[in-house]
Amino acid sequence: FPITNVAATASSENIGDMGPGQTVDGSGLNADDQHSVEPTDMWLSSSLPTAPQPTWIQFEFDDVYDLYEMWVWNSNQLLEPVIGFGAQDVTLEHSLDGENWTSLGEFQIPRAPGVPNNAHDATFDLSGISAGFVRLTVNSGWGGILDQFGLAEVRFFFVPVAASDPAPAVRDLGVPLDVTLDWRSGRGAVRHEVYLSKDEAAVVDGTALVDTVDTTYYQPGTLEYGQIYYWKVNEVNDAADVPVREGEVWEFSTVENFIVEDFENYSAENPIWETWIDGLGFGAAGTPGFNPGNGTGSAVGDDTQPSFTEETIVNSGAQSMPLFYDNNKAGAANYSETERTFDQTQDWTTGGVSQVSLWFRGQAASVGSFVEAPAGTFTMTGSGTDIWDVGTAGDYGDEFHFAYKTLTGQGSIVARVESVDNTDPWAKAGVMIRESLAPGSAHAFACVTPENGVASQGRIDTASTSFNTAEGGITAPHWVKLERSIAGVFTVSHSTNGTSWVPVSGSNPTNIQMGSSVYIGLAVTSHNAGATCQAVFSNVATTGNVSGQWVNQDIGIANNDPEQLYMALEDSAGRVGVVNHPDGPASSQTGDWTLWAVDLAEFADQGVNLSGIKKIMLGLGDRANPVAGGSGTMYFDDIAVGNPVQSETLGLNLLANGGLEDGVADPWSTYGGVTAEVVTQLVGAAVPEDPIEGSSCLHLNVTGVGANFWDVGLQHQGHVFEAGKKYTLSVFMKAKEGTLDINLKPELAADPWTGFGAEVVTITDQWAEYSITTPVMTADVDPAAITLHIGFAAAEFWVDAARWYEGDYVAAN
Ligand SMILES: [Ca+2]
Ligand SMILES: [Ca+2]
Ligand SMILES: [Ca+2]
Repeated sequence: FPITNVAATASSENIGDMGPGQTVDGSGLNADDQHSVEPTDMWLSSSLPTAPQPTWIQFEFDDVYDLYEMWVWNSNQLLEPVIGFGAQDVTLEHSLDGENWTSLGEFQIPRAPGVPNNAHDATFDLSGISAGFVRLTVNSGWGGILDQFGLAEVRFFFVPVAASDPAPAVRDLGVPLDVTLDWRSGRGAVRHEVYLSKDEAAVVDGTALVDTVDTTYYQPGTLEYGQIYYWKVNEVNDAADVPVREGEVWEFSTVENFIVEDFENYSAENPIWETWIDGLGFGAAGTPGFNPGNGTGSAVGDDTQPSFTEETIVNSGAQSMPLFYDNNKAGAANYSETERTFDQTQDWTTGGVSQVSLWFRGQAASVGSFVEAPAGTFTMTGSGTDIWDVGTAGDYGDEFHFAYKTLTGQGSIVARVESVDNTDPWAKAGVMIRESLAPGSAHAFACVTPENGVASQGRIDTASTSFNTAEGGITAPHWVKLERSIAGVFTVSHSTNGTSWVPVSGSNPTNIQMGSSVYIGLAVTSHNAGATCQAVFSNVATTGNVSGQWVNQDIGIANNDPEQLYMALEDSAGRVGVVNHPDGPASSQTGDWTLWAVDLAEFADQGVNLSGIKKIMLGLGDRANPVAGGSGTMYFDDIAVGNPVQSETLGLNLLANGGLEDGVADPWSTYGGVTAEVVTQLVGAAVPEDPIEGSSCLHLNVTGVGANFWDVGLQHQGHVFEAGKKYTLSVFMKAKEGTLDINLKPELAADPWTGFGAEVVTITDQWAEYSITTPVMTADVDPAAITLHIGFAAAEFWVDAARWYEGDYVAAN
């Protein structure tokens, strides 16, 4: 093992950049360790008569090493055979501290030939010597005329005596609690002092000694979830000059939690509702294994899916638990709960755990409304994908808000559509007669749109394709009329004034068979599931046998009524603790997967014995004081117990949208001749493929190569590099073809654009991760940017999974 970080000093040096440092910096050496003939690749002492004699050169290591060998390349200038600057007779000395020296004796170094590519001229055996310093005093040179001597290069080798090759690797993440710490022993070590602590200082200063072992592994046995640990191993060899070799401080973080339930193991053969008991239970009364259910308004599972679980809306893996709740269900308690009883009681006190966490997702609240004010004027809002063929062929339905009464037999409805918001050119507001309130119901519809005029539309058969005849050039306010004949024929007409009516141009009366009793009323769709469309109606009038008061509801739009989400734990003694989600009833209307972490202390405070957990319950409503409420569907995934956050500081990505998963480039920006576009497929790659991480990455097309490679760039701005910290940039890149140079440069984002560890990397047509680690910042760098100079060549490439984090490189997950 060569010693790096050697510092050299000498009694004197010649002018012309021929200092002692040239002997320890690899200068002049080629890949085969052969030295050049360049004078500036070598050390030469001063020729002045005043230069101190004897001439010496001294080497200082960054630590005390157990030395093995010393190689010497003698002075090797072209004139060496003539002049003879090379050292001939030398005295070698070594020292631990640079003050007390021990002589190794006198040696001779062969003369170098003065030709290019000269291999080392001498090898000295230094085994058995522990030293922090080595000094070489020149007693005579090969020239014999001048007291001016030189060397081309030296190299020291050492016997590794400190512990090395730690496992887990330095900065490893997610290390299991039962990990065995492992290392490679230093040479000659007879025992090993293991230091381990969450407190880095206690390891550094040596107060965290946990054991002294004669093996090269150690099993801590007492680690905690979600913690960063620091450790080192001091190697002990009582017979050595330096009996204790201090180890480097290493670090790793432990796995954050253990999974209680990920819902991946349920199937048609092992139905989820036989483990997660709901209000329906399972089996048949009177037969073995029958479970009558828990008497609440819940229904777990989805028997339309092969696994009887949810397979599309999942937080992780391939399955989650759907839970339908109905807190107004006849014959059931007015809350909805599912419960799992553990086969064996769970001890949730080991491993330093503090939280139980759960991923859940609900469905958004309805945005539909229907208000009459002033009398005779109705303002409606609605969302929905469309009143049209939403869904899959054979199972089409509509999504809209509907206000209706009941019509029996023939009749008609008229309205003046005063306005309809342009949430889409095909947003729709109008009058409808509908067989049922199911999304795929047969219906007839006369509507006004923002940009496509007035239309006669409908669906003749349940769940089948819709029909449309539109007449353009018409906008609200406008009148529409829909008539149903005794034979079930529907006719649409429209009017500018409510008195003279004409058919929608090109439309025909259409026979749509429905039962005698149907729904008749007003319909609004935003034609945009993310938008709310408002429409205003006046002069609403019906004929025929129309009965009932106005009722309004969403049709075909999945919404949740507000209900309180709760988690409950029961211990083996039957003590129950309940914790409500802090969002209150709105917790059921969270439309995105949401992590909910509950302090276990909240259950302990209610008397639950955390070391004997028997049952976990998830529910909606108030299980202590049930009151009639609403309905909806919730999804649950990944119940875990641990410490979810602590280890995130190790390798925590500081880059927003580093993986381009936002679907837009922002906050990435470019300058110079390049276009950047977020893509989900690597079109143009040798083989079309997906991004390396997630579902999107950034495609860059460099077209305007300038005079300098830094004239074109990709940047992530708005950073501050904090004093005392170093950072690492890791980024995956792939060229469309061949290779491409990229300069990674974390920098001051202002003149003079100081770089912190700039480095040109060469990317290939295969995804690979490239990284650069900055030096420790000596002062805050603000404003700072992570910049990629990409102006080396006109080419296309992709960027993904970029990370910027404190410290040294951490492998991507
Ligand atoms: Ca050299
Ligand atoms: Ca799952
Ligand atoms: Ca990505």
